[in-house]
Amino acid sequence: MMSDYNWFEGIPFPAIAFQKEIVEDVRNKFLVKDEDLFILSYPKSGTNWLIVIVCLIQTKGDPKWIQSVPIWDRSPWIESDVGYTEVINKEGPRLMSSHLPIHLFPKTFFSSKAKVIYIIRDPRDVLVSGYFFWRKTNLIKNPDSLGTYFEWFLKGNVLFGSWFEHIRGWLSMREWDNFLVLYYEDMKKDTKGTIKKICEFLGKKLEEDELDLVLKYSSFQAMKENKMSTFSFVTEDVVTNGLKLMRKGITGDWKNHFTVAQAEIFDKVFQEKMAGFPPKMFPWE
Ligand code: PPS
Repeated sequence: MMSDYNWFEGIPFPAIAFQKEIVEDVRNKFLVKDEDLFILSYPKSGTNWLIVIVCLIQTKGDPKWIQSVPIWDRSPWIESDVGYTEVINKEGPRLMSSHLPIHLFPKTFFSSKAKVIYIIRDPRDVLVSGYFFWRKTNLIKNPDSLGTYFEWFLKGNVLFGSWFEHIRGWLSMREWDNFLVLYYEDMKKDTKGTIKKICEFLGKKLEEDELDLVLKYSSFQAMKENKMSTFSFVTEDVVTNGLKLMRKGITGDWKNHFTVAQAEIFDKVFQEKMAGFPPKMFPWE
């Protein structure tokens, strides 16, 4: 079955498990606390990888938590029906995830000391990852080809809207002390260095052997083998045969899928939409 989006203020949300009323409550009524920590991203940017790393930092590398509790209970998505109910009833420092663009994020966050880690990935890899993922779900109207999805992506007619607006919006927070920007490409190149950066941001000190455990249990292979981190419990109303969160986990896969013409069009749109940001801002070619 194909589904259309659930639109809210021009942003397409999944047709299942998301309600406009909840998205509205998240923005207007959700009380963010100073001790809260959010993992934020545009979808398919490495969100789940980052969640696993943060969970492992919290347990000093002990994998029990990540191996016994589903990822969406460890770090619920605040904008989903289930996630919202879970987080508003949760005591103590909360770990939460979100794909919301900045203008739909809880208003109380902006006057809080809550921390955010925002992960960014080469949008061409985000596009390819999303294409292969969403078509195995009933969360979106399924594109008939990569070319169709490519067009939707450039127009922002994909889940959570335009990549360009998401990134522009959230990068406006990049100088804030409680806001850490990470890149998927840097995480791939130097995972341990990125883990240390996250520890510093969170004020956590890990011993060398604990850092090695974080590295070990957050690797692509370890995550692939851990059912609690791979959406393997997503129910049949959402997923169709063969949904794979852990698809390839590489950088530059777009080169295997874009035509030369698509690569040129994408580059042109990127230059236009991201004008004003220094070229060094984004660590991909
Ligand atoms: S979602 O559904 O939007 O929350 O997806 P998200 O977690 O943001 O992104 C999924 C992509 O992240 C890759 N991934 C990893 N890469 C490297 N190492 C590790 N450990 C890892 N975990 C997840 C995953 O494979 C998806 O990318 P693609 O390109 O599809 O493989």
